[in-house]
Amino acid sequence: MFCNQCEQTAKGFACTTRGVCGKDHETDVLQDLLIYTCAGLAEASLEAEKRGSKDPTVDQFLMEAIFSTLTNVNFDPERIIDYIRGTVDLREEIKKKLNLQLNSPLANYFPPSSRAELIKQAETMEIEQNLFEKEGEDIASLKMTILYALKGISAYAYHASRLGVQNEEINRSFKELLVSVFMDKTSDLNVWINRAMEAGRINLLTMEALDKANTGAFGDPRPTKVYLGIKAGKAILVSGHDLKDLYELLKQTQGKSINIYTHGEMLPAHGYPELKKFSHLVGHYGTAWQNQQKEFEAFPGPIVMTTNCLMPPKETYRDRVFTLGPVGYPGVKHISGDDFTPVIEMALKMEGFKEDVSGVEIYTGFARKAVLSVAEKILELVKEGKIRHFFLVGGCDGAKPVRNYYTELVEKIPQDCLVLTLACGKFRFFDKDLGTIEGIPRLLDIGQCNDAYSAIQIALALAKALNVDVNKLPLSLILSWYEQKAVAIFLTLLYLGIKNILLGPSMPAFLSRNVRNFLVENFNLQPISTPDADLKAILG
Ligand code: SF4
Ligand code: SF3
Repeated sequence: MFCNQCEQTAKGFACTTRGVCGKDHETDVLQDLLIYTCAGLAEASLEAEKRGSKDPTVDQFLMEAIFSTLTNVNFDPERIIDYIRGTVDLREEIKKKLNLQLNSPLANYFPPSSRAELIKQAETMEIEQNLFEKEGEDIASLKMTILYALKGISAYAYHASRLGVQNEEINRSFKELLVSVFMDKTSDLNVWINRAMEAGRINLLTMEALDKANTGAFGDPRPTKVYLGIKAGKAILVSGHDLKDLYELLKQTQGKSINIYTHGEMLPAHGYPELKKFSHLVGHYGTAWQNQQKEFEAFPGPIVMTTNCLMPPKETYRDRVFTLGPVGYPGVKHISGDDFTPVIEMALKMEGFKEDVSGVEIYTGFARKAVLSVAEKILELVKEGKIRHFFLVGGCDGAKPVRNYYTELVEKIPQDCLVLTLACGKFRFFDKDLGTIEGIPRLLDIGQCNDAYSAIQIALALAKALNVDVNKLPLSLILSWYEQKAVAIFLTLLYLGIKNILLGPSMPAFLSRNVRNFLVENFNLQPISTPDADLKAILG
């Protein structure tokens, strides 16, 4: 195997025997083959569209299949094989229906029927090592960057499409980029840089579509207090990003005396009016994904993983985990058709929490509308010098101890600065009381990683109101990355021309020296150093 798509990749180079995340060799090579077959489906679908035949279910399937290859989503080789065969079947249906004659190897690949043969074949097709590397390290680096960003985009597009929001422009460009990564052998670096920017552009559109889907279905988030303690009673824990899954579960558990707790990236769900109206959505349990093995073990009820980040479940709680959609793990129960009956039955059979445990309350729900509703006041405070600087400290969390940088940084940010945050990186400091500036909380949780869209809207609105370029705002972006959604968001920020980003805890292994130098020279991308040094450089 060869996988270098996430921040914790082995030795800062690649996982080559077993993933640090727990992904095994078989799953890894099959996931690469799946991406290849998805490119074949994309090619057939683009050709069909040219002939006026559009099928949104193909795009939805494609997004789900690619989503299954993200870090910490699917560890089950059998499920990946199903996706491979499903992808090829769908491609052949399209070809047959329209009598398409496609000559590329992508569109004419057929998986062997035996599992052993399939894995053997997948081993020869490892994307990063076998397909890209032949093109030189810089082209390979840019192709990997684009491919990983597409993986991130697929996740957001999948969530949006589940709520009925799809966008033809996104789907078309997504498929064109995917096909180009395999079929276009041009060695012109500018072509690939432009394609990386295009991935950033369509990720912005995708986050916008998801914002529309989430707010359309569940209302605009409002500042909301979230309880971090425990209430005695039966309980279900929901993790991941998919708000529709949470909504379905809340509906099906209504009146059943089961308390629902969010975990990880589901925390911002509490801010949505149509979700928080369920009184049995009682609070948030635990912290970021990397702490789940301890936290899930201690949770006295079933656990629902709607998306990443799933870690290999320990024996002590494996039988209580349920996966949904693209998520999978061998031997773990999978829910389909939004039917949570087995989860509910398990919760009712279990004892749940025996007693209340008190906890603090924190705020979430500071998405774009909530923040912009007090924009005038914020601008006044900026003009009066009462708000000196904005820090966006956001992104993914992870297990490496060096990520304490983000906790220390937020603790050291001076009192006259606001801290905006999003995604699971916030768990490094989410329960800290940073106080207020003239009634405005100093720590504002904008939401999940996809709510980077909201953060961008807030930044653009502030720049417009202050009549300055967004890079001249008193705003610093100090980001943490882990998986491929962060790659997509990073390209969106570059596409928007945003400079001076501090990125940590390490630079992506898939960036070649030249690509990295390009980012430093053109965007002043810098690695994080120490909180003191970085604050001094920013604030003087
Ligand atoms: Fe390694 Fe990350 Fe790939 Fe898992 S997803 S195999 S940890 S690089
Ligand atoms: Fe976190 Fe997995 Fe990226 Fe959605 S839950 S931000 S790491």
